[in-house]
Amino acid sequence: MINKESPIPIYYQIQEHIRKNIKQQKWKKGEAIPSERILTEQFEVSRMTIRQAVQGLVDEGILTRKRGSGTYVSNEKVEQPLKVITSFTKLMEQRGKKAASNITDFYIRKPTETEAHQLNIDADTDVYHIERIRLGDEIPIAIETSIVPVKLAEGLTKEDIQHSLYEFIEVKKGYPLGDAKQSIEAIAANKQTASQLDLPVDSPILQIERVAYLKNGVPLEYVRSQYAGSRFKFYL
Ligand code: 16G
Repeated sequence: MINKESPIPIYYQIQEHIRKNIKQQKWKKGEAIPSERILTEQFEVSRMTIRQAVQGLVDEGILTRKRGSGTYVSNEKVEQPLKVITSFTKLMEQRGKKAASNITDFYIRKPTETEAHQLNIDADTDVYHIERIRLGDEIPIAIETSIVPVKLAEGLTKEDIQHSLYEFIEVKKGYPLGDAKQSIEAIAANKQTASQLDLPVDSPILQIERVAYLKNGVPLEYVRSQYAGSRFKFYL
């Protein structure tokens, strides 16, 4: 099945097999793929090679990892898992722009059902509701509503979120950030979004729903954002 003499890397040959299995529907959309141990035996290669092959397909969005339960054939191509988690402030700084935030709301409340589910918390756990218009060189780029369990960001102040939420978490709290899962869809700006982003009504908007995790796998933030399509580009 695998040609170890071939100049084609082994992990790549395994990926081709997996792609074929999916194409021929031997492995069906939404279903779990065999465990690493079984694949190791089946392909007669090391676990490292299997991991490399599977990780590559996860990065491409063909497979999806679900915490604690295994790896699945992805349902939707649009749901691209992003590996790197980047703070808005850092992103702007990397591009030589000055990041700023207008805080439109900041208070503590109980989570909605969706938020509790996404953050894996009980309905009576307090969360911070943080709503900000994010600016780069004073131009509005995005509206972001972040929901963060209070227990993970106890003591968070307006000054902190004026600057960087992620810096507060990493530096002041000392919690390393992990990865995130997010979905992106295109919508047209309604009146309120258009006015907050200083755009004409019906302008293209990238709407993002995202859960960011700490390195230890605990969900940190459930965020819904609207990015001005004309001012922002996502790449993977
Ligand atoms: C990014 C994140 C957002 C996070 C923010 C923290 C996306 C789509 N959004 O904008 O979830 O809250 O960074 O930025 O990646 P900060 O550290 O500057 O507050």
